[in-house]
Amino acid sequence: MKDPKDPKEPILVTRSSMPPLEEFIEEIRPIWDSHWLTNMGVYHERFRERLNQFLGVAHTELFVNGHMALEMAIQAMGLTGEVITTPFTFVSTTHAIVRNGLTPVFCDINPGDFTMDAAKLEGLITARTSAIIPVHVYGNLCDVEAIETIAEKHGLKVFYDAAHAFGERYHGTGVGAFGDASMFSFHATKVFHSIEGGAVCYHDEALGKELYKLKNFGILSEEVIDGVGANAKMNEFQAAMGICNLRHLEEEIAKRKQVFLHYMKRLCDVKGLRLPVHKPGLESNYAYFPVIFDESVFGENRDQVYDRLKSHGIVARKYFYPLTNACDCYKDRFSPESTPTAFQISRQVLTLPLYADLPLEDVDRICEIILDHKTEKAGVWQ
Ligand code: T4K
Repeated sequence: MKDPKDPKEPILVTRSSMPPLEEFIEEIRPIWDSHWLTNMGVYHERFRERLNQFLGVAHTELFVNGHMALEMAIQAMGLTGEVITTPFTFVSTTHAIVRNGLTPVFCDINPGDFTMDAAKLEGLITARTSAIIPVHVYGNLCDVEAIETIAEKHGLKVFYDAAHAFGERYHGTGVGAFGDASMFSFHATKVFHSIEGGAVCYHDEALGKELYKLKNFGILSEEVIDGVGANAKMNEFQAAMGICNLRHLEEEIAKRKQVFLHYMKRLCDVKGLRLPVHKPGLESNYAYFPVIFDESVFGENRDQVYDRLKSHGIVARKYFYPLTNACDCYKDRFSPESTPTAFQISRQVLTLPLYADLPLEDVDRICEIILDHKTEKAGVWQ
C-alpha cells in the first residue's frame, strides 16, 4: 500500500504562479501584431505606470532581472569605498556590491526577524563608508526607522534590497518608498513575477536618469550616447506577464496567507521550532516560511529534517545557507565568524514549501513528516 506521507510528485519549495493562459495570450496579442518586442515599448511603459500606482512611489525603473537592478542602482548612486550590508541573503546582494568594486562590511542580524541588527550598525561605520544596503529578508521589514536615522546622522545613502517584499505595506506606506531607493525582484520564484525582472524605486529624478542610461548603453537618443552603460532592459513579454500577474496579486497573497496560517496552526506548539513573526504594522506578502530548528530541544537538526523531507519527495530549501560571507568565492576575503548570529541562524533555518496553490493537505503531510522523528524515537505518536 502506498504510504500516505509520500506525495505523487515532488513538492518543491515554491512553484511559479501563472495567470490564466487565455488572459496572457490576450495580453501579448498586440505585441505579436506590432512586432515591437523590447527597448522600452508600450508594455514596458504601461507596466511602469501600474507599478508606480500600485507601490505608491513616484518613480520606478524596470530591469531585465533583480540582480542587474541592484548592480546598476549601486553604480548609479555613485557609491564608493565600503558599504554596510547583511550576509543573510541570496548571494546576489553581496555580488552586486563586490562587482561594483566596493567592499561589503557585514553587519550581524537580529535573531528574531533575521534583518540587519541596527544596534550593531554604527560601530561598523568608517570614513570610507558610503552607504547601507539592508535586505528585507523573507519579506521581514528591516528596522527602517533606526537604519535611516543612523544613515542621516552620518550622511550615508540607504538602498534596500526589497527582492522579497513586493506588495508589502508598513503602516500604510508601500515598502518601496523607504530609503533613497529600493530594489524588487520579479523572478519566477517570487510572490509577484514577470518571468524574470526587477525594478528600482527611487525619489531623486537624477538617479532615474543614471539608471536609464546604465540599462540602455548610455543611449539618450540616436546620436547622443551619454554614458558607458550596458544592456539590462526588460522586454515586452516580461512586462505583459507583470501586468497580468499584478491583477491577481491580491488573490495570490490571500492564498499564501492560508498556507502560512495552516503551517502556523500545525507547528506552533512544537518545542524546539521557532516560527516566523511579523512586525506589527506590516501587511505581509507571506513570501517564505522559515523555521529555525533547535536540535537540543527538537531532537533533530536542520539537515536531518531537510534529508528526511527530501526522502519523501519534499524539497525544502536552506535559504540562506551558506551565508554570503561564507561562500567559497569569498573564503579569502570574509569570514562568517564576524556575524555570529547570522552564522548560527544559517545553520538552523529551513524554508518550507510555500506557494499559493499548495494544498493544505500537503501542508499537513509536510508537518507530519517533520514531526515523525518522534515516532521513531518513542515508538508512539500522540
Ligand atoms: N536579492 C535577494 C535577496 C534575492 O533573494 C534575489 C533572488 C536577488 C537579490 C536577485 O534577484 P533576481 O536577479 O533573481 O531577480 C531562487 C531565485 O532564482 C532567485 O531569484 C531568488 N532570489 C532566490 C532566493 O531563489 P534558486 O537557486 O533557489 O532557484 P531554483 O532554480 O532552485 O528554484 C527554486 C524553486 O522554485 C524550484 O525548486 C522550483 C521553483 N521554480 C523555479 C523556477 C526557475 C518554479 O516554480 N519556476 C521556475 O521557473 O534561486
